[in-house]
Order: sequence, then structure tokens, then C-alpha cells
Amino acid sequence: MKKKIEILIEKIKNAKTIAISGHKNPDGDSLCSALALMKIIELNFKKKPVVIHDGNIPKELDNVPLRKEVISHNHIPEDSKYDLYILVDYGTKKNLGAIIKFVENSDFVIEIDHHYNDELMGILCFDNTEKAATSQIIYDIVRDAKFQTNQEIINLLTLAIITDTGNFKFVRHSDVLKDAAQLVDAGANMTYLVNLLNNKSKKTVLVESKTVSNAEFFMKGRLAVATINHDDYKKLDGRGELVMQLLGQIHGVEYVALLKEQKENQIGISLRSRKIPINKIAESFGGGGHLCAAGAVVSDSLQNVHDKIINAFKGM
Ligand SMILES: [Mn+2]
Repeated sequence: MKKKIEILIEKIKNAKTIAISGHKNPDGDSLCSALALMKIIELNFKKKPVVIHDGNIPKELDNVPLRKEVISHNHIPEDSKYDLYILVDYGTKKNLGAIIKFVENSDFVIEIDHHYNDELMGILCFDNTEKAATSQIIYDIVRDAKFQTNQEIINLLTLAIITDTGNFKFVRHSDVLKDAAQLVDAGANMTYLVNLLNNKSKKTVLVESKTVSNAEFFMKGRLAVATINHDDYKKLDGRGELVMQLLGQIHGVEYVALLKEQKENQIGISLRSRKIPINKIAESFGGGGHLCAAGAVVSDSLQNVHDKIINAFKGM
């Protein structure tokens, strides 16, 4: 770690231009880790990296500190070249979207990530799949390198943890709680930060609640299936996580399938399970994911996918 940090510091010092990106359609960890790192570099090296994104940033994240500093790839000249490109929380190459051209054009790539990936983009990698959020790895670097922080950085690192652990519901290792505890000691206010995320648009919440109300139940109530047609999908903003959470709270429900008509003949499938692995089902639809949270995107009609999903669960 010490040697890697020395290289990181040297690369930042020598770079005239630095860009930072997370994955396409950034989530809380991706966005907040990128912004935290931007501010860390600004504060400690007196340089201003540019944070570039592709896709949609959910409205929920509108009040995140420094949110306005993020620039869409559309506003960056196609042939832009950076001395240093830092990728955070990106997952795999194909998750970068339109950013990829800038990364491939840059002189040196550093990656900081907690996703499993067998095709690394970085030359210098700070990867750790044991971490609950990428911001934890950034926080490790901050502490090891004794970088200065400020309130914005502390809040951003904490928000990344809050969002990636679903408000600490998905914590599997104690180290994320230890990091959160240190961040609280450093000035993070949990109540303030959790409330800052209560920022969805009314139409999104109304579609989410309508989708929950219209859900169907199969297999004696063990499987809940919710569908969102294209008109409602446009109002969704995000992945419909709340729909799956609410349905998953119902007594007896073990599996939740959310089917979203992203466009005509393109259905996004999100699957959740309490205990039994459902990634095999996602794989049978050409997708993948974790044991209890997986998904796929298929070219078919909403009705067909609906019927096929129910059959797939019944045949499990
Ligand atoms: Mn993450």
C-alpha cells in the first residue's frame, strides 16, 4: 500500500490534467467517491480534476455536496486527453459508457474499486472486493497518506457508504461500521446525510407506490411480481429499489421480481431474494449479479417476460 500511495502521489503531482469518473448512471457511491477524490486532490495538491459522467444521475442525489461540479461527457470535447485518469467504483469496462474514449486516450490510469473485475483498466490499482463501498478504499488512502480533509469530503465519503450499504442494512463486515464511526468522529452527521437523500421527485414516488399496489403474488405468496410500463418507467428515475424493498417486507414474500419496460421490446429485470440464490435465474435471461440481488435486460415484450419469469421461479 505504501509504495502504491507513493506512485499515486507522484502521478497526481506530475499531472497537469486529471479526470475522475465512476460507472455509467452513477449511484451514490460512484458519484460521492468521485467528488470526494476531486476535493481531496484539490485540497492537498492545489489542482482541480474534472469529474465526468455518462448517463442519468438520480434526483435523489441532487443535494449531494459539490453535485454541480460533475460534467456530462456530452460537454467534453471528443478528443480530450488527460495526463491522469482515475476510475472509481466503475465495475467493468463496459460500465463506463461514453467515458471509455477519454480513459483510453489518457496517459496513466489509476483505479479504485470494490467490484470484482477480471479485465482491469488501471495501471495502478487500489481494488478490494471486501469493501462495502469504494469510498472506504479512498478513506484508507486518505488515512495512510495523511491527506487533509474537510467537511465536504467527510460527508461525501459517508454518503457513499450510506447509499452502498442501503443505510447499513447490507453490512457484512464490521470494518464498514468502523469506518463510519471514524467518519462520525470526523464530523459526519448521519441524520443530516440520510435526510439529504430524501429528495425524490413526487412522480417517482407515486409511480413506485402504484407499482407496489398493482403487484401480483404467486407460489402461495412467496413470489411478488411488479411491472412498470414504459410511460411509468419514464417517471421512475432510478432502479425502483423502493418497490422491491416494500414488496420484500411483506410477510411470506421470499422473492421479488421487478420488470421495467425501458423501451418497446426491452425489459429490465431486477430480482431480489431473502435467502435462496436467484442469480441463476438472472443468468438464464442473459444477466447476472449477486446471489440475492441480480438482474438482466432482455429483448421481448413485457407480457412475455412476465410469463417467463413466473415460470422460471416455479421451475426452480
Ligand atoms: Mn459501490
